[in-house]
Amino acid sequence: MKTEIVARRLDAIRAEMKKVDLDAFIVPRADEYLGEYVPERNERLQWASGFTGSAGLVVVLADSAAVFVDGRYTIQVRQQVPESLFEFHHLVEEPHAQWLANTLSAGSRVGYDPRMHALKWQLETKALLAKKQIELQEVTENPIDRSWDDRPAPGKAPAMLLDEVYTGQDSVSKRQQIGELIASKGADSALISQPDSIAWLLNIRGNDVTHVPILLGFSILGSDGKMAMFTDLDKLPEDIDEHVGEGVTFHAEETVATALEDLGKRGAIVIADPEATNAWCQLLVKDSGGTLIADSDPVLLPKAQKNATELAGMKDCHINDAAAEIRFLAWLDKEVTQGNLHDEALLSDTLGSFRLQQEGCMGLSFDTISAAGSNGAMCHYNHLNATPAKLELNNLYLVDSGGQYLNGTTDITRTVIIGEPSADHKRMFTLVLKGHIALDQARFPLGTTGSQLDVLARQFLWQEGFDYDHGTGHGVGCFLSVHEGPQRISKVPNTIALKPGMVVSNEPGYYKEDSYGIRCENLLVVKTCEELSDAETSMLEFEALTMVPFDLRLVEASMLTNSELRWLNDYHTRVQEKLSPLLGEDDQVWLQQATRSI
Ligand SMILES: [Mn+2]
Repeated sequence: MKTEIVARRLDAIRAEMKKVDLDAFIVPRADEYLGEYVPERNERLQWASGFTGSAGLVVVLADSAAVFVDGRYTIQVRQQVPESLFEFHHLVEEPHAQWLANTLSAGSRVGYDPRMHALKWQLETKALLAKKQIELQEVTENPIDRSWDDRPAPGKAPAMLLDEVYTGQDSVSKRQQIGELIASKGADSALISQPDSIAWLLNIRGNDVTHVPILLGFSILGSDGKMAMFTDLDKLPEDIDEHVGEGVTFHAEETVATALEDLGKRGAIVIADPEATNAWCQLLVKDSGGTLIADSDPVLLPKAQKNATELAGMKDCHINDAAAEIRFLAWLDKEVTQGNLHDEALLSDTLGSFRLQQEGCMGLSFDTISAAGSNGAMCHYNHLNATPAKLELNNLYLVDSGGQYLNGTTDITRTVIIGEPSADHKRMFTLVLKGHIALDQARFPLGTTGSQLDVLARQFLWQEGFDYDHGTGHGVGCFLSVHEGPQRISKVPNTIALKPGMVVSNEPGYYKEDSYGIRCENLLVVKTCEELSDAETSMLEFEALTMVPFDLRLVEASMLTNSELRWLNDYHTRVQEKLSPLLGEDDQVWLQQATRSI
């Protein structure tokens, strides 16, 4: 963005700050729903700075400003945000609250919009600043909203009612189930503010942000299963009441404040997630007399454990999705053979178009990572941030992509060789693949968490002195968010045990700076291990949902054990059997050799 435009916007924010006597104002990437994606209308951070990344924060002071981003965006932020107007800081290593405490003098007033921050952030930041006699002051009107003249209007895309054919459980019984959980914690109700939790509870989907089919809004769920939903009523289809069944009332979103205050006035005991629900909602309840129980969103765990209908849908959509991915990989091989080294954008668009042609595909589940050669070394590379690079002969191409289907959500990464692989390519790819296989084959007792299993995927890399700087697996929703909690497979300690029906990704990788990136990602579902008839305790295992071959040209067979070779050959046999009938003749021939036994 032009420096003059950003300068003018900062001036406008400062003028608003002056009116309410603020020395600083904090602008996070978030909006009031605190989700991963925000609609264009709520891209306040971008408006104030020009920065388009998915995480970051700006602090505006009276005569300077600072932008905080993490390691993914250190290059991008310098390309997008004017250096003459902003200082650059690291989001994690130089936390903004500490920076404010060090920068401002005692008696300063720091403004924040309580809608845009979690309660946990509010409590921690307030305490930290108070140590330096700095006051964290909430604003009632966001200075950006007051200054943003051409702010996009709210979206009006209608919500969609998702049939029980896809959800497997009606809204009444879901609300009853969560209501009982709320009662068991001694609460009267819970604030359900995460739009994917709301979508799951009501069996609805929306079109308010890219990549996640959610309807934005807030809700209050009672221990009796009754739910009040606050959203844009214009988006609701006529037959919504019939669809959700008894016990749901719909209200205009503006009335949520009154409803939260009423809860407080009644002295209600309310479960609210300090990290997931904004400070504004929670403080309205508390300050009007209610009691907050800090606990995670009660929908998370039941939503994570997919029921039989959802699992059948997830399996089916992964077969459809694999057909698109295989068609793409076959096309890519042919193009490279013909000497066509396409650029990352054309490759991403081609894969996207194949995917969108699949039955039931409603869109992509995230921005495709299409990374040629050294770009693959950046885990969150986006070819749209700069000129898309062309495929590099005798180097790797990494493509991480996924789709939203009526019956499920997919996420797959494949790494393929363009031309001839080096010994180093094969060695590192095989170490990553061995980790992928080890995690896929794991058996573990009930109660095991993802962080206990994480090492299985890293062990072979560690053994030879390598690692990767990201988690091994995240939960995945069913026609919902591709990144879903509460379980994950990561070095970061996590207390959530893996349970049957949970879907997680298995995505170890290896990244060689300025050279290439490797990632092998399948989605897995957790299930009871039936094979062990003499098991002394209840054992769980994984089943792969993703059905796409790994590039055998990158496999150094001599590094695989017999059991790993058998896994790879068995997996490829399954891929061949399931996918061949869905492909055209040429793609069948390609798949035949791509899944050959080694
Ligand atoms: Mn993933």
